[in-house]
Amino acid sequence: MTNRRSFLTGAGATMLGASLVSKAGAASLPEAHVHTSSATAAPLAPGAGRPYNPVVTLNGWTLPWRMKDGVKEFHLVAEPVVRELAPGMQANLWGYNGQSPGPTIEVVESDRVRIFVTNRLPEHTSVHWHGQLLPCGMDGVTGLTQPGIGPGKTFVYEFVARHAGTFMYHPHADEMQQMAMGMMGFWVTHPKNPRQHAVDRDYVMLLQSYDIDPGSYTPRTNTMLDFNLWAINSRVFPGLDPMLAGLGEKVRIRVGNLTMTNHPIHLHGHRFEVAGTDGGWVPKSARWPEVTTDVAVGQMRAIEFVADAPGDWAFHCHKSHHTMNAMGHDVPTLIGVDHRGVAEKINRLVPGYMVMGDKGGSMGDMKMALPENTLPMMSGDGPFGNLEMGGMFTLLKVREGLTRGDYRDPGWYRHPPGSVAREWSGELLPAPSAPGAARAPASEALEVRKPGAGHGAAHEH
Ligand SMILES: [Cu+2]
Repeated sequence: MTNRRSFLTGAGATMLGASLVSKAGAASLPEAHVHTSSATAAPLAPGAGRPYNPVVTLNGWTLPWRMKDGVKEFHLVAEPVVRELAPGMQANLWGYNGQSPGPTIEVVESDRVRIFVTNRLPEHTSVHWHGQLLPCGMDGVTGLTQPGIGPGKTFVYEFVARHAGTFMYHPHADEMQQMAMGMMGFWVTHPKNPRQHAVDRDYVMLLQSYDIDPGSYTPRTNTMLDFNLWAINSRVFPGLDPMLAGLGEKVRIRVGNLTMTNHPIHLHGHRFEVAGTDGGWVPKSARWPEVTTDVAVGQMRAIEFVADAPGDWAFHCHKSHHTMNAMGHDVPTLIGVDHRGVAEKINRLVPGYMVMGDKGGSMGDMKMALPENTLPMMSGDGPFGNLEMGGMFTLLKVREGLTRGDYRDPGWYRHPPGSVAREWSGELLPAPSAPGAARAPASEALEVRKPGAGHGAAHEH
């Protein structure tokens, strides 16, 4: 069932539901811009309409619009896309306008916005404008506020962006499948006064989780918790660009979470404040300094800080398995297990067998043959060797003399002489042990004892 009639007579209606665009209407649709590069696009300068300070979508882009009779018109196309997660791995995802996540939409508070959504997926979809205050019929919940947008159909949404802040968009139709396939996008509503909440750099990112078996290309969409790839804007380290900031610049990073779990987002070398949440701006008197902020499922957080420390600073989710790529699952802990002799025996049967993890889990320097289309679990070349990272990890590069608007990677930080941790070969201070601590024998007899078993109890019959 369609609402064509109400669309055509909508000018006089007090509330206009998301409606199917007629054939005649489709002829005058705004261009559906497409972007397939995974490089970070330069901020899109505002064209017609009120001025604002545009954001930078890390490894993404902003959707151009056209102004028609005072209304900002956008055209989103829901479609299958191929996304490079990092060099060496591509994924068959679903997204918008050639990419997952979809392009960032930027508007100004009190703008009237019209968004055409064309569905090129094999099943119906809808778009929910997460966090917006809008007429109920524009909320994009299939079955509740509109019929699903069938394959090949175009719907139109129209509402006023009532309050400035950080928002997301995503399907509210076959949600678990469509979001597990990468369908989501960022939305920023800028304040009417561009000096309000002004910063020098404003980065946006959405978090995704995927479950893609090593050697395959398409996510398992029925996974509920055990994902093996943790992504920022559908990229994983080392595929993510660094964020840049000139020394002393004010920086905002907006993070939206549409995965199935929370992500404690951590920045090194700086203190920040949560300046914005799902509901809008946090009053200055209610902010407190932090270095990690948890972004729960469905939440948006805008953190702000002054980039006052030059360097290459880590920025990442603090769940350590979220800074690894696939393959980290179902591997037993082997620290302390003595493999001497065993590898040799196994090698006679299985040439190339390799003992993993008996001295710790570091695999950064292992050169293993990987299956086709997968990524090393821990990788990334840094100035001092392998970073042993993956997933939700990137860098904030703070540099003196970096001019505003310059987003070119300045290379690795050159530390002032004498300011880098180094090997010590001089005399050592004593290193006291905790009182009563038992010393583990150095790689000698390794008796595995379950924690909790009392010392005496273990020997009872
Ligand atoms: Cu995480």
